[in-house]
Amino acid sequence: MAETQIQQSDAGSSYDAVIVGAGFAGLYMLHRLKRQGLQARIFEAGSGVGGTWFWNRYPGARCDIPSVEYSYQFSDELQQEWEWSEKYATQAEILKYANHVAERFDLFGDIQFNTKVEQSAYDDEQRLWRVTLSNAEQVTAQYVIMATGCLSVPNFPKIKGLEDFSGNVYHTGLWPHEGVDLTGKRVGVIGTGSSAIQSIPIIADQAQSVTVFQRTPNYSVPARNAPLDPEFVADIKSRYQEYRAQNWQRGFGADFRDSERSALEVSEAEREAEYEERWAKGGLAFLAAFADLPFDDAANATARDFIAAKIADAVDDPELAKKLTPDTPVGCKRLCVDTNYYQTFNRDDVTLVDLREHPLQAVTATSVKTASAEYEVDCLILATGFDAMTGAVTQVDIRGSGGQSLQDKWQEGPRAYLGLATAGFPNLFLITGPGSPSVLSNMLPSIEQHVEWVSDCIAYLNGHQFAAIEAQADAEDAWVEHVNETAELSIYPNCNSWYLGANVEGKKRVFMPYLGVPPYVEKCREVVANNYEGFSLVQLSPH
Ligand code: NA7
Repeated sequence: MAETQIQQSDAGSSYDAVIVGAGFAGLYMLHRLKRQGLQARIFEAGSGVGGTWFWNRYPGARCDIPSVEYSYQFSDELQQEWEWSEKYATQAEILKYANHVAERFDLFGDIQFNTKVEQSAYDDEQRLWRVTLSNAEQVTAQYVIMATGCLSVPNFPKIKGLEDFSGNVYHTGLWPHEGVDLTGKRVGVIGTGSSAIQSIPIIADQAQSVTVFQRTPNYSVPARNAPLDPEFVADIKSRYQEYRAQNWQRGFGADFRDSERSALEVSEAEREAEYEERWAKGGLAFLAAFADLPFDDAANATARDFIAAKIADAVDDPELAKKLTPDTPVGCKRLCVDTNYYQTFNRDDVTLVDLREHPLQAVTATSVKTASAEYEVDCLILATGFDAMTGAVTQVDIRGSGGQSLQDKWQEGPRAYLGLATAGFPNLFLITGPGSPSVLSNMLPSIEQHVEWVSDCIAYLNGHQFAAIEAQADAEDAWVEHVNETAELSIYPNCNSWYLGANVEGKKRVFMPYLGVPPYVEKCREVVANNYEGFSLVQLSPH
């Protein structure tokens, strides 16, 4: 089985392209480049394909975008033939899909598993990348494509004494593949983001007790997950291309049934009816109930009040309900999608510890200590998220023209032109990099859009005798400024989210994704139509 193979590359191999990561971005990138007749190879740290879905195997892990949308659209045969079983696919089913795609398009032979890319240095003279792997081999490539994912490097907070804990410590983003039996265990969960919200109700069913350490409460809407209705699937499949095309016109690139109305222009009764309808249907579409929810505090406050009332309904103890209710705008931190999250706190064996009231002081061999109490636990689950958007790129020692380090360049926040490339680093591409809609969109279509842009660009360069492409610094500056200006118009800068890198100690606070799928896609098209406007193209030297 390809998942467990350890392959060796020939020492000193040279490729047209090295792709870092075998998640959905890397797989499609490899497929495109192979189809163009190029020699491309993926290096992947894990022992199988799937990227974030390979690692995030915590109980209850599933996608928060409906499965009929969180899937590739580049192959109509694939999207017609593949059968998703539930409205929101489980991690296991998504991983099965990734493996199916890799097999179907004959990709496994060009993926080297269990191999990390440690360094990538640009040789200005030869115009190629020298890539050093974790097995100390070096390979070269004309292009390097960072298909490293936005949520792939786990965030391990510095908690005093954590290393002294005598029980097992698990991170949701690195969950043991064989699973974890929590039966009879007193489990401590640190964090209340999406991973915690998905897993806590399931852990509570198994464990002897669960103590949840909450620093910041989160909004969550019910998933209303269910097996997929065959009639619904048949309908989507009968018009799949049209359905996908419609979604490209929507702000988040997903079928959130975007409204054009303001929350403040309708009567209170109409507003409540709209929220109720979306709450009953479930999912992230709640966020698109009114067009101004992401932009206007007063509009957003109506959604806040609505969810606060729902939390109060779900949780028996009013004091506890209050602790579980956020005071930030809805959607400012990524909205979560759950099954019975708030209700789980009605159980006698589930305890919420509010770390804002009682700060976490230390972990001991057997407990978690706050300023006012000590909680004995047998194991600890860190549901503490990721070094999002940039972590996987900057953990590779990338050296561009003249030896410039990308880590240094991004010290004050990531700078990338369209989230696709960064000045000073020729022939280096980022898939769904900072400055592209990425995590503020349906990731799979956004991945496909980037992969197609990059592979078309490579075909253009090769077809026109260009040796290299590089983002221009002024175009990059203008784009970064535009990303920030757009964010400033929204509610997103108003809380401590991972969109801003605020969850990682010492990380510069900069809003990283770009808000607005349709204008972004249009801009990418325009850049190409204007002969790669904002990029410098370098001709091959004559022989
Ligand atoms: P998130 O959403 O980043 O959640 C991480 C949680 O961990 C969040 O509640 C954090 O609180 C908490 N955290 C982080 N560090 C600490 C420390 N030091 N002490 C206490 N609590 C801490 O990650 P997820 O894995 O849940 O979800 C990530 C995305 O994956 C999600 O949005 C989906 O798109 C899929 P904080 O809010 O920072 O105060």
